[in-house]
Amino acid sequence: MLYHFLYPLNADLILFNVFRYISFRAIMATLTALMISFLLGKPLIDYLREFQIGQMIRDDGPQTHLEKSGTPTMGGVLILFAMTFSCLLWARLDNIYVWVVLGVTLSYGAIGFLDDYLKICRQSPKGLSGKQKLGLQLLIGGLVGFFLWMDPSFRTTLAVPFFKHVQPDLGFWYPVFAALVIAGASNAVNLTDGLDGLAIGPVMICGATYLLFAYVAGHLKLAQYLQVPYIPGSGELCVVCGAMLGAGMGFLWYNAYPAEVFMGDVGSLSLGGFLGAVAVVTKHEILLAIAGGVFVIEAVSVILQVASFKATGKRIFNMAPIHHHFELKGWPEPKVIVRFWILSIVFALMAMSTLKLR
Ligand code: 57M
Repeated sequence: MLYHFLYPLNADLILFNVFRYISFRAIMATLTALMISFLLGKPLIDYLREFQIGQMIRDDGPQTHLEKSGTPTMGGVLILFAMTFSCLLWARLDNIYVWVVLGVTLSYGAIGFLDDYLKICRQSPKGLSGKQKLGLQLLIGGLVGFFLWMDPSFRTTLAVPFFKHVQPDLGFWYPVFAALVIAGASNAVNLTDGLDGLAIGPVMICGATYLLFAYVAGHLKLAQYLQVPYIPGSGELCVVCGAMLGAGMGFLWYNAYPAEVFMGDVGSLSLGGFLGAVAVVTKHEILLAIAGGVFVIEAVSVILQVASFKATGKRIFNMAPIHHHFELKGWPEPKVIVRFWILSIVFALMAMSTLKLR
């Protein structure tokens, strides 16, 4: 919004020219969202405590988690508010991609909100059914894919990391693929969100990676030089990614071990949807499997565990998702968290290396 009000003033005062730059607005969006989530975090936690909006803990999980019972949840509302407010302030509101990504994030947040709300009303760990959640996620993802597909300038080819000449064209099937990417990312982040700060750390690292890719994809010369698909307007997603980073940092301040608040499904589903949407818009969908490698590992551990248990009655891991396996092996929670963050940074670097290794 500020861009639209303040940039035109540059004719009178050259200082206002700075509002033109994506880099400046991305930094300001990060700082604004950080300040909002940092300042509102404490009052929100007090409010959630007062109204007893606390986490039900399943008694079949690691025993160390039982003492987390009653920790305020639905902190994702804070992330979404800070991120949206900051975006509205700093992003160009005439950019369709900003609305697409914000739309996915907020609508996935609404699904998560409903799920959390039902859990709290029912005083049980059961909210929406898995099928209901997945159905809504796929529907929204499919609609977004279809909307993008309708634009004749939008490419339905995929960029395959490391292989610049391999560009499969999905054509008519692109909306289905987009739905799977967005819903898949959302669920993988949700599965990862089981230890203090475990989800938000890798979400921020992955978001920062996509900030870079959005910048490159939206910059004609850079995109040509690095031979990535040029997506006019996608650079504005740097501001959205920046807002997410700031909101995430403010949330992590309170979610860091020992957590004062959990993000809830409202946070995990929306942030995963956000990553999926950014990957789709920047046309780096497959890269998400590398940049979000930690989420892939968590999701695959669940698939393998469930498949093995159904087929043989035996478990591969002490418990899935895999972070519980390490906890049960005796690793203290902060050690698991920080090691997964390190892994996430390695995956981000691998993703960035695809800009050159191709
Ligand atoms: C949600 N949520 C946490 C919190 C957070 C198919 C199956 C593998 C699904 C999986 C599952 O339900 N995953 C999705 C994971 C929960 O956190 C809440 O949920 C929100 C995210 N959706 O924001 O509101 C618990 O996680 C802990 N937590 C923290 N710090 C945080 O910052 O400590 C969360 C955030 C919280 C808290 O304890 O209560 C969750 O785990 O429920 N199910 C599982 O993960 C279960 N695994 C399982 O059943 N494994 C089976 C196989 C066959 C599937 C096995 O290995 O045998 C585990 N989860 C729990 N207990 N709680 C195991 C049992």
